[in-house]
Amino acid sequence: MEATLEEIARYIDGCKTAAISGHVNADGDSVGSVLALTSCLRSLGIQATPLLADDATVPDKYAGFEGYGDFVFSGRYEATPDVFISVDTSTEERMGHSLPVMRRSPKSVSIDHHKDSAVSAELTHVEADAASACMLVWELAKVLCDAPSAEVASACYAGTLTDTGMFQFQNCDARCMQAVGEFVDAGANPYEIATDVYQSKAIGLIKLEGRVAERLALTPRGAIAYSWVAKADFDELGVTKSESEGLVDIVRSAKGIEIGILMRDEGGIIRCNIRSKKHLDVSVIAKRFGGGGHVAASGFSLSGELSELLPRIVEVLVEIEEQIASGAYGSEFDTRGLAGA
Ligand SMILES: [Mn+2]
Repeated sequence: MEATLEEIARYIDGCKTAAISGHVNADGDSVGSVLALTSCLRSLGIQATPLLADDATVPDKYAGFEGYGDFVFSGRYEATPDVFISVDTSTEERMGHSLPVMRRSPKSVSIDHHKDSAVSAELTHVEADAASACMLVWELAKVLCDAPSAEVASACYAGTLTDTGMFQFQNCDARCMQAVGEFVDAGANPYEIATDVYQSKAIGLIKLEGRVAERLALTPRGAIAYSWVAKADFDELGVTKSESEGLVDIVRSAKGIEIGILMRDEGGIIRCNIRSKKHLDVSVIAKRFGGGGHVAASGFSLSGELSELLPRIVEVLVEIEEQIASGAYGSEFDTRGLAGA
């Protein structure tokens, strides 16, 4: 049932324990929303546990945020909290190992900003026009506490910074910038957070950025830019999957393109990040391959070998580019038998 944040605050009231989870392959908004809400609930005396939806490592660029060291992989979390809260997660598949925790919890809430969000929590609050889930968590924190702490504000800042691509994407609007002003007023430090999140890269990651740039190619009319990362690149440069999340931004930065796509071989699973640079809704491409996401930032996964899939994906991209050129973008296209993993 769709609920207001005030209704959610009343629903949580009286709970002694809570578990909060974001989505698999946690990004900055997922990590930030979980940690901000954990910190806020703890300040109210609720015993809150931040959950990780998959058995991964949270990138250490978020290590400065309160609660970072408390993350528990939900597959190893055996308790039943009074309330389970899902944040920044649009499908139950994306909930990973946190789904059974929600199923066994007597109360459940989902707070999200994805279009068509479909997590079947008892109470849901979805605002697709919010730039980040962290902005909604901040609004909830303001209902729950009179003045959310600098720790809550810092985590919300980080999630909003990353989900807007450093305030560069289509979702960055006046509401977002006003929220960011509130985070800074409440004690978030833009310089320190930017240094941790964007200016503390491992050398291997910088070298991998170079490879992505080197391999960048365009479809014939120049509307779609694409590049790829091989499994061997990850192994050789010691870069983890989660560290490589932002690499698609290099592809997106190509001048004049409509769509940027990065294919990452994670060992038999090819993860494809798609970004729209102008107005095209790239979630239609992601959905055709069994994925999903936002209008401007989506993704899908395929199983197989990159060497075999890359030319087939490029064929599809060329067809999509023809649709863009003819004004038929969004209509059916031939996926060449490629089905989502
Ligand atoms: Mn998000």
